[in-house]
Parts: sequence; C-alpha cells; structure tokens
Amino acid sequence: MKKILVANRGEIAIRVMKTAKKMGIKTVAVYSTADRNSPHVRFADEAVLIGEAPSNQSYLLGDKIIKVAKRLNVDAIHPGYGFLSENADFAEACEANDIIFIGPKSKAIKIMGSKLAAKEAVKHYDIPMVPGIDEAITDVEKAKTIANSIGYPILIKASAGGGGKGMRVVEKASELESQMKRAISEATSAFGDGSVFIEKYVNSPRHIEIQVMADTHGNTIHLFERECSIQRRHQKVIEEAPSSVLTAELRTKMGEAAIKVAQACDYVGAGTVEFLLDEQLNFYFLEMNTRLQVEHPVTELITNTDLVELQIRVARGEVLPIKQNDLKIKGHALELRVYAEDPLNDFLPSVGNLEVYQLPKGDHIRVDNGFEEGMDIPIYYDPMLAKLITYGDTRAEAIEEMLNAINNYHVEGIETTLPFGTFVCEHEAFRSGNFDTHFVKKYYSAEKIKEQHKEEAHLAALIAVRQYLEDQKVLRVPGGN
Ligand code: MV4
Repeated sequence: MKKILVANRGEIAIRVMKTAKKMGIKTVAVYSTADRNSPHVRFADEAVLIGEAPSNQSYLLGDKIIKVAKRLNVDAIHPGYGFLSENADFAEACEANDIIFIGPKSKAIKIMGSKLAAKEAVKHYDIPMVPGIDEAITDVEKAKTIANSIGYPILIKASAGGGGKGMRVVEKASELESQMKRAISEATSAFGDGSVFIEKYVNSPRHIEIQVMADTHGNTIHLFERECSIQRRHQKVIEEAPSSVLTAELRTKMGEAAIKVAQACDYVGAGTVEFLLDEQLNFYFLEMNTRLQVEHPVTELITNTDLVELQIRVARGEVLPIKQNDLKIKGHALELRVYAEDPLNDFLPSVGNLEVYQLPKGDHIRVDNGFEEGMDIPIYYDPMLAKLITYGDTRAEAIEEMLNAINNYHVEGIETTLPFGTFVCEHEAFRSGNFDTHFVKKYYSAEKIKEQHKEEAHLAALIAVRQYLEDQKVLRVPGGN
C-alpha cells in the first residue's frame, strides 16, 4: 500500500494523513472549491479539486473520487467519518475498482445501518437489549399491546435513524397512535424507510461506547470504553475515556459483548458499539457505528495506540499486532469538540474569519485541528474546527489540563464552544462523575456562560488595577529617599 486517498476534509483528513506519512505512505487529498486554501490540501503529497462547495457536489461524489483514485494509482481510500464513511455502495464501488476501502465490508455497513437488522444480527449472541419489540411495527393496536406490556414511557425509534434522529418519547397510551403515525411519516421522508420499532425508555441513561478492532484473520479485540454522555441535542460535545462509573467487571462484560456484536456481522477494521447504561449499571446494546469515530483520540491516549495505523495494517491484510491481554488503561483522557458555534446564541453556527487562532501547547495536550489563523469558516460543512484533547494520570488532572488548555486556546473573529467546555469542566456534577445524558438540559443555560464572562472580566480588572498600583509604587520612588 503505497498511496492512500483521504476522502474527507478538516481535522480528520490531516489526522489520517499524519499516520499515513508516519508509515511511509503517500497521501492524496480531495477538496472542494470552498477548501482550496484548507490545510489538509497543503498537507497531502497530491491534491485534486473534485467539485463545488456543497457536499453533494464534492465530498459525497463517490464515483468522481474513485475516478481520481484510479487516475492517481491510489491503493486505498480512507473515508474518515461522516460523508461516505458508512456508505455501503461506496465501499462496494471501491472493491469493484480494486481499491481497498479502509473500513468494514459493505455487508457489515448494511446490517448496522439498520437498527432492526442490527438487533436481528446480535439477538442470537445473548447481548442485553432494551425491552421492546425487535421488528417493524405498523399496527397501532399491536403497538399498544407491546407498550402496555413493557410499561410507559416508551420510545418509538426509526430503524434507519441514528444519533437521535427519528426518536419520539411516548408518555402514555392516549398519545401512542398520533406519535406512531408522525414517527412513520417522518422516518419515510427523512430516511426513505418508514420502519419504526418500540423500546422501553431508559430514564437518565449514560452513553457508553466500546471501541473494537478486528482483522481479517479472525482476531477481534476491544480497546475499552468511552463515555459520551455530555451531548447537546444528540451532538456529542465532551467525550472521555475511561468512564468514571465502570467497574473492572462491567468493563470486561461490555467489552466482551461489543466483541460479539462485531463478530455477529463479520466485522473488519475499527468500529464502535454503543450501549446505554442505566442507573442500576445495567447495559443495553443500542447500535454499532461502522467507522472511525470523531472521539477516537481519547481511546488512543489511554491505550497508547494509533487506531488509524491499526486500520491501515488491517486493510493491508496484516494480523492485529496487539492482543487483548496487551491492552491496559493508563491515565485518563478528555476531548472537547471545538465548534464554530455560539453558546450564547443557542449554539448557532458562528461564521466569519479566524482573525486570531492560536492553539494551546503542552505535554498533556493534543489538538487535532483543521484550521489556521486567517481562514474563513466555510458554511457548507460541519462547523467543527478542532478537537482539544487533554490527558492526565487521573480524571481530575485531565480536567485541570483541559481548563488550562481552554484558557490558552486563543480565538477571535468567531464564537466557539470553548466557554462551554469551561462551564462543563467546572461543574460539580461533571467533576464528581455524577451526570447522565440529560446534563446539558439539566444544568446549562447561556446565562451560565454570561456569568462566567462577568467573573473573568472582574478578575481581569482586579489584575489590571493591582498592576497599575504596583507601577505607581515604582513611579513614586524618584522623589523619595
Ligand atoms: C435511547 C435512550 C433511552 N431509552 N433508547 C440517542 C441516539 C441514539 N444513540 C440512541 N439514543 C438513545 N436511545 C432508549 N430505549 C436514550 C438515548 C440517548 C439520548 C436520548 C436523548 C437525549 C440524549 C441522548 C444521548 C444519548 C443517548
């Protein structure tokens, strides 16, 4: 494998290219007209313009990307996350053109892309699942019978949905019929598939996911868990590894369950198995993501692994160089997703120019960054600028490192989620580990950030006055003795 095309942009494109370069593999970038001056274009050995700014005219054009790959004699394509990373047809098209798709086979992508097909695949492996029905429901009376048997509140979920899209909570029987009809019509228009199913609603769950890695020689390992409960409208904002609530025994059980889920779909490569953890520490299989996830760096830091290197080795047909017993958790890692969004304006995208953009530096700081000072923020794509990752021997140290790193991350010209990171890391519920997926709804408001800004301004004023008085003291000396 001499040359890899990275079919992505921003921080993940650069991150993948860094590992490829480390392995002596040439890299090809593809870019849209909006990304002409993006760092990932300059970082690659070769770069090809593939279309106009909108994703469906550029980064989603699988056929055009494959044409570029063939023309440049590319051996493999790494899809990153988002875009074509979970597109089974693209994975198949790569293989049909003798280009290695650095990811799972299309069969696994198809199975795990449907929540119902995923449940069907894993149910023979004795994996704990939320009580409910594991087939598409169209008949309201049948739905009512099932809902009564599992007890309200229930969740209606779209089989083709994901990331919270197509989910509706139903508190009582009288709401079921109208909510089901809405769920089916929404799923049909959003996903082209109106299949919905019912689950018992797990109150105050934590979102725990297990990283798995499988080679083509029958070896599947897990690389422990990530806690992703700090979410805003199903968008993860802070992730960490390990979770502050998992016991060693629970970690082993969830790791083994995740490996079985991967085996259930003959998985190859890097994948993530998502679970819900309830207040009694029961875990339930939710879904499997068949891609390298945004938050993978926290796993890399506590296991001292390079997951992209493992992906490339597996794609080259190598036996996994790591055995399960080789893996140990060391320390604690925290990731803050730095979005160009305004926490004081309902996290709406903040467009503009990165007039100042200076990254924090330090032994315990990693910034997977996709932007440079002076760049404009394109409006066409996910507004994530970078991922700020910090490491400590303990969770408390990782949190302190994060607070310091945020203070040394200087951005002017746009608003970002950095102040939100400070709010979370200073909050007692987060610091104590006593939180769930309702943290943001429960504790956050824009007022909290405004209070934070006031305190910072007050502190800055005090420092300025003290400095002024110090200077005055020095200035008074010439007249005195
Ligand atoms: C659930 C749940 C509670 N009960 N299913 C969210 C998106 C996808 N990963 C599945 N998700 C959930 N499924 C049952 N039966 C809670 C979540 C969930 C969540 C729900 C609302 C708000 C934020 C959430 C974050 C993670 C998981």
